[in-house]
Amino acid sequence: MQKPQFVTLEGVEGAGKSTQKQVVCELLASRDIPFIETREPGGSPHAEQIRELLLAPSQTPPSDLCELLLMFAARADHIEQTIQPALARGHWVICDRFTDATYAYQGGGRALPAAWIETLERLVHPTFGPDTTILFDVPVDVGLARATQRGTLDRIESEDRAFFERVRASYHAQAASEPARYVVVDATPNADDVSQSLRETLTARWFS
Ligand code: Z5A
Repeated sequence: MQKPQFVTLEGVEGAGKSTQKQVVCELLASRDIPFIETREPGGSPHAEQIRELLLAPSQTPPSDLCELLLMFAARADHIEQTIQPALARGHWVICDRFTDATYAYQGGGRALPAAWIETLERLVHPTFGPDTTILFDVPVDVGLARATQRGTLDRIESEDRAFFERVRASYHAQAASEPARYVVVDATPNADDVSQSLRETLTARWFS
């Protein structure tokens, strides 16, 4: 029996993570593999409260450093309260975003020093991290058009195109530096085609 996996989903705004998460869950359910779905920021009661602080539209947004520290404060609680207990029970964990998002958004988008993020990562989860990270890659214009069509944007979603280009570039760099962990999916085609390709890729990776 394979040890329970910690799986994270990443991508720029509107890449289709939430849509395609169902494919991952259906794949596990079809094999009777127990799993939980969770998300960041959030995923535990205290972390969900921090999420509200982080994403609420505001006339006076938090400083970039405050935003970074809140992401890791939420993550510390999420790991301890939700992720590690689920893995210990033998459940896979399917998580919408994790620390790679901090490197992409606070490191890439906000241009905070990577050394600050590395320091916090070493403090909060020094020896623990995702087994598989699925990057849904889509051109920024396509992702933003989808997100805008879907409805109101939160505080971080309202950043400009250049911000999201830096986020995407950071994801590309992270995927290139850890090819064994990353599965990169072209999320530009229609949702059914993306699902089909994701299903095939994950079946080959986990079950063959
Ligand atoms: N954040 C951060 O800054 N630092 C961190 O450390 C962490 C997070 C952990 C979380 O917001 C925000 O926090 C996020 C990063 C930041 N902000 N941004 N930007 P969230 O959880 O509310 O939002 P999100 O993570 O960006 O997810 P999302 O907005 O839900 O996007 P998505 O999951 O990638 O897309 P979707 O909801 O599946 O699809 C969007 C729309 O496109 C929807 O109407 C779909 O029906 C449609 N769609 C999906 N796929 C397709 C295809 N293939 N073709 C056409 N249309 C499609």
